[in-house]
Amino acid sequence: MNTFTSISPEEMRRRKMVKRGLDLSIMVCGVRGTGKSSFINTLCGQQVIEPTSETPADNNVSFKTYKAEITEINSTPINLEIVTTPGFGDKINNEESSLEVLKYLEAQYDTILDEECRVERNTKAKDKRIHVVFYLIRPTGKPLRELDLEFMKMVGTRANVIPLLSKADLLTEEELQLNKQLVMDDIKDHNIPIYDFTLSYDSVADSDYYNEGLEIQKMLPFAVIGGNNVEIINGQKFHTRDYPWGTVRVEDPDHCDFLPLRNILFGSYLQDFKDSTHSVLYEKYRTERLAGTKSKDLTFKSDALFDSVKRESASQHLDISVT
Ligand SMILES: Nc1nc2c(ncn2[C@@H]2O[C@H](COP(=O)(O)OP(=O)(O)OP(=O)(O)O)[C@@H](O)[C@H]2O)c(=O)[nH]1
Ligand SMILES: [Mg+2]
Repeated sequence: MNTFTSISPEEMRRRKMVKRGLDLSIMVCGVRGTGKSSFINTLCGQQVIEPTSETPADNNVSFKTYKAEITEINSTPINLEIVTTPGFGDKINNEESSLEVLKYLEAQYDTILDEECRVERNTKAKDKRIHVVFYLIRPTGKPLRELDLEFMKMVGTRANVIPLLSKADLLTEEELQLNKQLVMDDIKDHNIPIYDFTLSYDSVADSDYYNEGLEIQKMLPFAVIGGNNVEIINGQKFHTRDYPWGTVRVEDPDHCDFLPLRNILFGSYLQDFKDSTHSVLYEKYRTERLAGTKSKDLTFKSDALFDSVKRESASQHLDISVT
């Protein structure tokens, strides 16, 4: 008996997928000390980034890429690429920070577009488009800061932006819910285009999909905790943070939204993030470039957007103090 007759077509497909794996690229952004490295290490279940290894000498935004293979029993491995943005928000005047990130995202689109326009394409060209941008917000209990608004408004036009409220263990349950509400009110009031989980990029999506999306929308911004320890509790492995009063379990849905977020990212929505990047965000960019309304070196469109964000933020008189 050979392999082509002894195993089912489904098993053959599964084995091939396991061998090849799935590719996913994420960016994790936020000002210094928001818990980005801890979040990434917890998400990947391994130390991908050493703490405090990323501080740039000159406070300019730079881009660093890390790779991690996410493997779970009986599932297709995910080849995860993680881009971080050391230096983001480190200056006294941060107007350029968000623009630098936007430029980086557009540069990845340009590479694909330039390749598409060639007569002879390089079929091995690497696609480095970012599928999800996680933006970490400090748990201040206050509305968003100008930089947060500016970043999400600008970057949301070119990437699937998902806001995260980091260090959720520093807030009580009531404070957390209030902080989530303040963030979402700001996002709605400023028409910030974060990822919409109720939209579908798939022709088989039905009302169940929409209802699931609505449930996820209610969790936004996802409250996350970065663990600094791993413990086995009642036979189950958890990332934890220990305090004199007890232990915070990152993967416990009663403690934060980390587990649903991880399942959404690596499970139910992985393909949707990729489809949305290719069919909606890249397609829009491509149309703008080819129609001549957007030049390769970021001209009026981004600048006009940038100005409009500044105007809106100024008129809101936001409290920009940091705790
Ligand atoms: N209480 C609490 N502390 C956290 C959490 N995540 C990270 N920290 C702590 O916050 C500090 C900064 O965490 P990092 O993960 O290095 O933050 P970062 O955003 O990568 O920092 P930079 O790379 O310097 O910008 C460290 O002392 C972490 O232990 C969290 O969820 N809760
Ligand atoms: Mg870091």
